[in-house]
Amino acid sequence: MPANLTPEYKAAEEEYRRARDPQARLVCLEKMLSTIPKHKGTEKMQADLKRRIARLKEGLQKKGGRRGFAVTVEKEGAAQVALVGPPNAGKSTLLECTTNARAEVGDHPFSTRAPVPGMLQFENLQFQLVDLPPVSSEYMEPWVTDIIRGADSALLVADAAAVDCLPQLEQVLEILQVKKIALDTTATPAADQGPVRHLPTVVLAGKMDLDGAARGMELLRSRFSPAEVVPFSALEDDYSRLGQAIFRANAIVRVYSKSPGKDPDRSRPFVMHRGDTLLDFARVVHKDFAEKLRYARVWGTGKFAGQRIQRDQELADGDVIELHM
Ligand SMILES: Nc1nc2c(ncn2[C@@H]2O[C@H](COP(=O)(O)OP(=O)(O)O)[C@@H](O)[C@H]2O)c(=O)[nH]1
Ligand SMILES: [Mg+2]
Repeated sequence: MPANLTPEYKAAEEEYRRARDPQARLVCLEKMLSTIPKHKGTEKMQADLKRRIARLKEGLQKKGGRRGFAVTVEKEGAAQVALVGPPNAGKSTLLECTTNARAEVGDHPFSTRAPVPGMLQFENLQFQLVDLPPVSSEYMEPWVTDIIRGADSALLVADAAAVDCLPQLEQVLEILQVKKIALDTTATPAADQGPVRHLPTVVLAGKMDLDGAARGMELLRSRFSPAEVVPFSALEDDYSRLGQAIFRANAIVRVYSKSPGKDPDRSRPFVMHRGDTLLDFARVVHKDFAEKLRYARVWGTGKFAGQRIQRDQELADGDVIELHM
């Protein structure tokens, strides 16, 4: 039996597909349920809608309550990078230029903005950039700082052409400090201890195509020296420098696994981190390898081809490893 869906239902469904935060999605699902024609042909769809509504409500209650509803972004790729910055710095534009994601459109019927993830390609890796509402002294939803805290690193986006470029950033840093988040250009992914989250951070000087941006860039350089400040403009289309900076801040080490007599698949690196050892790698490949590892051979720069290595040997970017058990 055909479902004979009404235009109201289709509109609600379309809105659901575009809605990004759970509360907005819930409203859409309820609208879909109320407008779906009630007959035998739609019974399964009705049941499915009810199930989705129940699940969503449960999630909102569990994590919601006092703190407002929970918003999370499932991590994908080699690192999750939160886009952090004052209003109007160019965060959403950066996401649109460098990834295939589309930042939130203005005619969204719900005022609560949602995080928008997009994947930035760098060599054989992808980084997940997450666009966020601005960090400002006005009310911020708790989930904004939750997402920043939970990310692997931050991209601090400055409007280099703004006359108050530096004060804007200082304010962002202060607001986050109150929330016990330190954007730290020297932090390493593993080094986090204590109550303050030290987030590895890349500083980006945006809108470099505009007048006055060169001065902003100089101010940023002296403020964050010796850390690198990455120049960026939406008019450019080479993002390798940005990718390189994110790669470095996340202390990523790419390791390739190979079987005896075969070449490694260089398009699929294992993403490890500086300080990780052979044993860490074996664990990631398979828990059997970690338990029963007899020996391993490595091919890489500064090593003899096929040289045997110890379990506590630190990995280096580009290492090709043959595990034997
Ligand atoms: N000239 C120029 N304008 C930019 C650039 N990036 C963003 N903008 C403009 O700056 C304004 C704010 O950008 P938006 O991405 O919405 O900032 P957000 O609030 O940080 O997300 C918009 O009018 C953009 O068109 C850039 O690289 N060059
Ligand atoms: Mg924006």
